[in-house]
Amino acid sequence: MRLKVCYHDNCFDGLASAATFTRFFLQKVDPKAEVEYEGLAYRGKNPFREGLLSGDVNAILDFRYTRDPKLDWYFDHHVSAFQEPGDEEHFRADPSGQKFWNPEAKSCTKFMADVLRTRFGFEPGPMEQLIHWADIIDGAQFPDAKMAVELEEPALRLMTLIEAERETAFLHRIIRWMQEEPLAEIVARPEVAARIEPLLEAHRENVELIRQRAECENGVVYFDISDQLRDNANKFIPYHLFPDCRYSINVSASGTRTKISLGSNPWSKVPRTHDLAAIAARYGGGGHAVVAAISLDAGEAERARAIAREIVGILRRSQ
Ligand SMILES: [Mn+2]
Repeated sequence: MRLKVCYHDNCFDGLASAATFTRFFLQKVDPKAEVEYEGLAYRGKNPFREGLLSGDVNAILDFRYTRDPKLDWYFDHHVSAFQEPGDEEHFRADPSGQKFWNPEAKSCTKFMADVLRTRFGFEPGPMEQLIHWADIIDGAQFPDAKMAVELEEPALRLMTLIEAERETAFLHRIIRWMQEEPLAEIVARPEVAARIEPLLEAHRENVELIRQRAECENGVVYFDISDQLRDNANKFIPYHLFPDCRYSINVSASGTRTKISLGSNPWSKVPRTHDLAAIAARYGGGGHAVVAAISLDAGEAERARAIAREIVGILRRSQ
């Protein structure tokens, strides 16, 4: 049997979900299944390419819902899971008992592991540590910004690599290692360490760049690094630099897209009062109440700045 696992690409929770689901499938459904992976990204209107669900069994994890009849298993926790009219009704009417969504879950990985454990007898075994860290990372449940920015923990080093790595085959090797090896062993592999080191160097540069460009006013940090072609700066840097801020808005760009990132400071003493997914949705974006994003095409920095300024204005006025 061929199992196709589609997961949220370049995301620790997405890859951890793919690894966890694979272990479940091999353990409880078909130990001989041939597994194929494909990462999905929020780009443009339709992120589902023709022929995507090409397995005998198909799963989508930590990503948007599709009404495609070839979808067999579904797990997600994004508030914005249902994008097309009729998607949510279709999901709710599903008779398979294999499609699950919980927008309150901190991570898709832990949500899925809990469902698979209680309903399908799944035993995570050595993957407990991975599941635990997926929940900490995706739920931004770090004890402080320092831990999230200094990146000493193996899980956080692996997260940094996953968010930046562009070689699909290498990401798929990580998913396979995640099923067998402790995180400390994965990051100690010479081929992994060699890819992490330059990223840590770039990360240290990002901290300096954001330190120079960010301005904090009325509890809202804003910066624009869209001229740098770095769209994956660690999202906790602003909270490390400005511990008293509540929100962080920034514009960044890569060769393929321009991005407006909306974040809230998980360690802020003043509680968050805005739903960032709802604000992002007004501009065609999505995400979670605590962190969201809007993707535009490459070369749209000017429009991105205008949108970001509008959002900064909304947040600053209401402090
Ligand atoms: Mn997730």
